[in-house]
Amino acid sequence: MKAKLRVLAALLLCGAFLCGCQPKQQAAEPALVLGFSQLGSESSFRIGNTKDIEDKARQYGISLMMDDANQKQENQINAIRRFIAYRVDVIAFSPIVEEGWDVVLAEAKNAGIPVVLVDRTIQTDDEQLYVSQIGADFSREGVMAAEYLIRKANDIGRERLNIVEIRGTEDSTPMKKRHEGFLDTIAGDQRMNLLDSVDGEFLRSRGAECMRLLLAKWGDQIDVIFSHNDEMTMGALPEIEKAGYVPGRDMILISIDGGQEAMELLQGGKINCIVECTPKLGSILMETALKLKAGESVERVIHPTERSFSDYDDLSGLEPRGY
Ligand code: GYE
Repeated sequence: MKAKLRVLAALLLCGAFLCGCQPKQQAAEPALVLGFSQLGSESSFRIGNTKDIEDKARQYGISLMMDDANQKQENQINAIRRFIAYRVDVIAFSPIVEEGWDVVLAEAKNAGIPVVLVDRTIQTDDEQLYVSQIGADFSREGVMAAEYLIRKANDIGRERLNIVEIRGTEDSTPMKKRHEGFLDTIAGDQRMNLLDSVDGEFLRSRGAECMRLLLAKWGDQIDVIFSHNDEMTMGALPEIEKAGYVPGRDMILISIDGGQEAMELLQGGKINCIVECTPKLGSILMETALKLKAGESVERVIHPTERSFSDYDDLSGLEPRGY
């Protein structure tokens, strides 16, 4: 009997030891090391994207080296070089612009480190320089913005609508594709007239500046403002009001991203339409990194599903956006 009890006690002790040890071992030994170069913190999209990647890395037991490039391509290139020197398992980054990555990505390739593009993409002749791109279908976002405008034009029965566009960072994927998708969709519609298109760099301060200039130049000829992100839209809004117009009524405002602050302005009627661009790409990134570490194949392009919100929708029961 005594012997049986001793065996039982030993088994229990052993079990307790193993249970106690396992989580500690997991915490000390990350599934992999991921180097991520974020391009900056210019918008609620970007801040939400950084937070989501940090949260998801923690949840997936992935050790994350996060670098903020402060809107400079040069800083992103330096960060990628540091990740290579550190011999991380996977490199991911959100390229601020599309051109100029071939040299540093060839270095990553030579070091045998797979590269994943997050949010934006790059232009290159060598398709082997990255394994996967996880980000929105930006052309589709431009198309959705234009589709809303066509529906609105039909409803209000206008023969002509003068549009001004405030564009995101020059040479960035979302700027190029949103512009293209929007223009292609309104191209066949005789009512749509693009008055002006200016570079607002995805920044709130530049959105305000651009709007001031546009109002000084075009005044009440402006019927529609198509802004490539919420931040610039929110910079433009007070300028429209200061000039004596009621946003959402005297001028139609169309924005992209769908962060909390902008969604509340949509609910309040100051913005007419917001095309969603989700920053929540963290889970897909972590799953892709784990597959790469395990030597499995990954999808070349992954687009999250997105929708648009507008004054045609019932906006009363909207869930908090989380960015
Ligand atoms: O729309 C904007 C930002 O690349 C999709 O970058 C992203 C864009 C986003 O800062 O707010």
